[in-house]
Amino acid sequence: MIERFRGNPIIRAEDIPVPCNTVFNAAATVYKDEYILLVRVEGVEGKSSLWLARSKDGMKFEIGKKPALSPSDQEPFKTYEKRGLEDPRITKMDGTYYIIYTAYSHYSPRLALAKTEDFEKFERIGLISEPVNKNAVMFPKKFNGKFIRFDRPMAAGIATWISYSNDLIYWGDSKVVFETRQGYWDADRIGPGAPPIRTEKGWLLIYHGVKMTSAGPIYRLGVALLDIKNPSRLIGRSEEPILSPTEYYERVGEVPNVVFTCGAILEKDGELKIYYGAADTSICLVTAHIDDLLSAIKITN
Ligand code: BMA
Repeated sequence: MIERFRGNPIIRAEDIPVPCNTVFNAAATVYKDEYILLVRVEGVEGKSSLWLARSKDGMKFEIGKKPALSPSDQEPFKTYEKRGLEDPRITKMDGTYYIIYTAYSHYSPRLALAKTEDFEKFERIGLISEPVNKNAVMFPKKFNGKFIRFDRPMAAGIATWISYSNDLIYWGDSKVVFETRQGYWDADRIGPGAPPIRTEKGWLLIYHGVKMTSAGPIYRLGVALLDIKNPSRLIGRSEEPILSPTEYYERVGEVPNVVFTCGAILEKDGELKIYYGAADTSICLVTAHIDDLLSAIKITN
C-alpha cells in the first residue's frame, strides 16, 4: 500500500548549510506553487531549530540559508525554548499557516503556536499547553466556531486527546479520543502525526505507535479515522502499521528503528505524500493512495 521514494533519504544533515547533528521530523504544506517543509535541524550542540525547505516537485528540496524559527530571545518564549524547537506541524486555515511545535526547556516539552502568511515573516502566537505535552495537530477548519487540536499529554503517552479553543490561546474541554492497544504495534505509546486530512469517510489521521522491546522502542505509523462532524468520535483504526522501519536508513541512525511523521500532502489524484523522519537522522518520503489508507481502517465504532 505504501511506496518508498527511490531517492530516500530526501534531506540529510549534509544538505544543511551549517554543521549540524541530524535533520528529521518535518511539517509539510503547499504554498503558492511550492511544496514547503519546515524541517527540524538538531545543531551540533544538541538543540533543534526549524528550517524551511522548498521544492517544485515535492521530492527535491532546497534548504534556506538560516533557520526560520530558532529559540526565542523574547519572553515568555525565551524561558520555554531554551532547549530548542521540535517536531512542527503546519495547518492552513483561511490563508494563514499555523505552526504548532514543541517548545523544549528544562521544564520538559510543552506546545507552542506560531503563524505565517508568506513563509518569510513568522509570528509567535502563544505557549498553548503546560508541560508535558507533544505531538499536537490542528484541524484545518473550525467546528461550531471553535478550533480543534489533537495532542499527546504525557501521562505515560498512552492516549491521543482532543481540546477546543475560541481564540487559539486558551484550550479546554479536553478528553481522550483513542489510546494504546495491548498486543499491537501501538501497545506502549501513541501520538498524532500529520494534521488530519478531510476525506469522504471522515478525518484521516496518520499517527505513530510505539512498541517497547528488549532492544528499545520501535516507532511505526498507522492510521485512524474520526467522525467528520465530531472528530472526538473515533470510527476505527488500522490493525496493522502502514509503515515500519525496515530500510537501513530507518533502522540505523541517531535513534534506531524510527519512522515518525509530522506532515503529509494530499495530491489532487488522491496520492498522499508522507514525509517522515527516519531513525531521527534524515527526512524520507513515501507515497500511498488515500483510498488504500482508508481501506486499512477497521471500523470499531
Ligand atoms: C519522540 C519525539 C520525536 C522523535 C521520536 C523518536 O518522543 O521526541 O522527536 O523522533 O521520539 O526518537
